[in-house]
Amino acid sequence: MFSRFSRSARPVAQRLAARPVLNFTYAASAAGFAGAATLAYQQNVRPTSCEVMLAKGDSVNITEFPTLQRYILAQTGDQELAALLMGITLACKATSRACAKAGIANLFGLAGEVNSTGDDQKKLDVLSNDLFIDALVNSGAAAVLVSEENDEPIFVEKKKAGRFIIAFDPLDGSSNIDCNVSTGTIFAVYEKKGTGPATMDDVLRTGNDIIVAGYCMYGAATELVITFKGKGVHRFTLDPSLGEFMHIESDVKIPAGGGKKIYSANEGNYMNWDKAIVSCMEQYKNAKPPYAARYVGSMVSDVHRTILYGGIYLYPADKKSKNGKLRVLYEGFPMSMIVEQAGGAASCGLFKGKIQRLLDIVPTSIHERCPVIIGCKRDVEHVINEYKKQGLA
Ligand code: AHM
Ligand code: MG
Repeated sequence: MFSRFSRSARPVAQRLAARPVLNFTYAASAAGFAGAATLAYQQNVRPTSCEVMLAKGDSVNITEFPTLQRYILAQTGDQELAALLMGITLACKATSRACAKAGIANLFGLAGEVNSTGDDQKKLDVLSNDLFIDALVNSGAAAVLVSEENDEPIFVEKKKAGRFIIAFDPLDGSSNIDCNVSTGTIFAVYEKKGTGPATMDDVLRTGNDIIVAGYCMYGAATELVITFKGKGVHRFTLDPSLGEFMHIESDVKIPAGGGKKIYSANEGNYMNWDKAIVSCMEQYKNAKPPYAARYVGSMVSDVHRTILYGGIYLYPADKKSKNGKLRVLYEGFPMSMIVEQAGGAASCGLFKGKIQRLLDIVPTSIHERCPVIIGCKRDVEHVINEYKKQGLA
């Protein structure tokens, strides 16, 4: 009579009580779970979605999965913001599908254009950008779109315009596209300041004004990580058979104490870095045991690993690129917000004469760049202290 999952039901049930609270609530009646027990998927009980799915496998009602869609609706209580985030989710799924089929569909290679920041556009850069623009404009919730792939911001025509400004990199990690290594989408959402038409004043604001930030990683699995301001970081994995992002972890935190000792940077730029960064690199290598080096070359993957395992990711300024490589609005800001909410830190290091917290920057143009030093507090603070020791700050 009991399900094939009932063997594992007791330890699962015991584990539930120890879990932190999930921020959205709905009750799931789990008939096949621990022999017709009711699983209270609410306030003080947080099963993983996997456990709920197992429980629901034998239950009558299979509509109570903890999907991203439900999480968004529960978090926002705002239909327009929910519509916007559904648009982003849809474009992430379509991009995931395009990445998975790229070889078959002849989507590898260059599109033959150069983007706003001078990079050669790949076919998948262009396709994913089109997917995001279409989904966002037609969500009816967007006022302005800022994309890495467009020179100018897109002001949505009045009849389709909504309240939100979205800055996004539709497919970050372009150099990894053609060799089937993880890429990702990064996005940040702001709300218009006033009720009239959006202006550039709504777009060029500090990272502290972001209301939602996230990234979607197209890797071995497609995973979307999202944070609503002040509401912690949540992980969702795309279940391809359902076409839904399923919740897998609440309130994600960088491991206590900073976690694994890993540094992640393109060391090919070593000779051009400033003394403080070079000194940190030397210290990572001379530590006992030494730090491990890990660098995918896709910011989403490198930051995702940093959040889950610990350590530090750096794309510092160098002699040739005084502002670094990464873009403030759709790379630096959203990733910094996520890392800070996961208990980490995000800095530019020494930038324009002073040590700056990344989210405090006030951008003056949409494709502006900044150095990015991001990860656990242990390692980011160490870099900042190194600047002070070197007398550079
Ligand atoms: P992109 O937006 O053109 O893909 O560039 C951003 C990417 C990041 O994902 C990654 O961390 C970095 O550039 C890698 O740069 P490099 O190849 O110089 O190491
Ligand atoms: Mg990018």
